[in-house]
Amino acid sequence: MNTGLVIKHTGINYIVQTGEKRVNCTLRGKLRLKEDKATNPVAVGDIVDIDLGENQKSGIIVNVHPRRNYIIRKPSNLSKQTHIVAANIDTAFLVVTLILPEIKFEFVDRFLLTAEAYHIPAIIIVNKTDLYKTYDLKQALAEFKDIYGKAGYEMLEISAIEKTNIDKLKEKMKDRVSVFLGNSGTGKSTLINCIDCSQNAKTGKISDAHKSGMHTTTFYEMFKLDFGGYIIDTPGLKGFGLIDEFEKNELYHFFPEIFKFSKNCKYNPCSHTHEPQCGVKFAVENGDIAVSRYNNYLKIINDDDAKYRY
Ligand SMILES: Nc1nc2c(ncn2[C@@H]2O[C@H](COP(=O)(O)OP(=O)(O)OP(=O)(O)O)[C@@H](O)[C@H]2O)c(=O)[nH]1
Ligand SMILES: [Mg+2]
Ligand SMILES: [Zn+2]
Repeated sequence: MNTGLVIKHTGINYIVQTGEKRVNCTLRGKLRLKEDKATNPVAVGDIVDIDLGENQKSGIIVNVHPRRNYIIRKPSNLSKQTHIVAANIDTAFLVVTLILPEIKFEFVDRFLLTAEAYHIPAIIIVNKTDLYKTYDLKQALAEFKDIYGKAGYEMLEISAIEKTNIDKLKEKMKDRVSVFLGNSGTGKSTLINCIDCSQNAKTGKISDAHKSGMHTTTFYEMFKLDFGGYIIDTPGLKGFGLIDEFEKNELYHFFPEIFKFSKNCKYNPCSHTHEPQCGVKFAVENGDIAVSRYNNYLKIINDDDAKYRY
């Protein structure tokens, strides 16, 4: 038996690094059944035990070590299954762009909620700042920073093409395990190549017709960084469905600024929807909580269907 780190996941197969060796592995049947709710019982970042085949070149994953943490979502609307995006990570970087592709605030808020719920520090990368030259886009950037600044999130304004603020990003990644997540085409793979030239992550184009990414990265892959640490590249996500385990009346705990102002609510419990003298509603009226964040909170708690929509 050997123990190793899962560094790549391509549909059915996993690549496990054990010592200097990279072993192509499949899952033991029992393991596949054990966590029947997850489409992938094993994710990149997992520590696993493997049985090496006779040729020592391929193996079978027989056991997954307990995870320190993980990011989990539902792949689609009414999906019963869950999908573990990455395991054992220090920082989740959400990569967004204001245009090409256009930002989806609901996606952002669903992702941030999940990161909060699983105690994974999240940092937002606003990429492609080289494109934000017009008055409208400059305004949109200021607005974005206002919304997520009030929510308490750290943000990095980056241009992978012009190499702006790459050093700041590297500082945050040094000696840590990080993951880049976001919609297709936001520049996750381009950024990986930019922070460490020895990498060769495949990058794609933005479609002319849909102004969105072309889903270039099709697998989960961990790269070792030459300045220390690891980065996991992921395929562009279309949606971020929330898993069923969340309790409705606790969801506000995972919006840091809503949680903060809930201390001023007269009633306890308060759902921050209709109750009088609600500290959260006051804060929205005063502009201390962004309307878009509050509206997404309402959407998530009021409409069960919306849990699975994006
Ligand atoms: N203008 C501009 N274009 C960028 C920047 N970063 C990436 N791009 C372009 O955006 C397109 C998509 O980049 P990728 O790195 O493939 O995007 P991705 O997020 O990995 O996409 P998926 O793998 O599909 O999820 C490419 O044409 C990149 O050249 C940037 O900072 N500025
Ligand atoms: Mg990519
Ligand atoms: Zn309230």
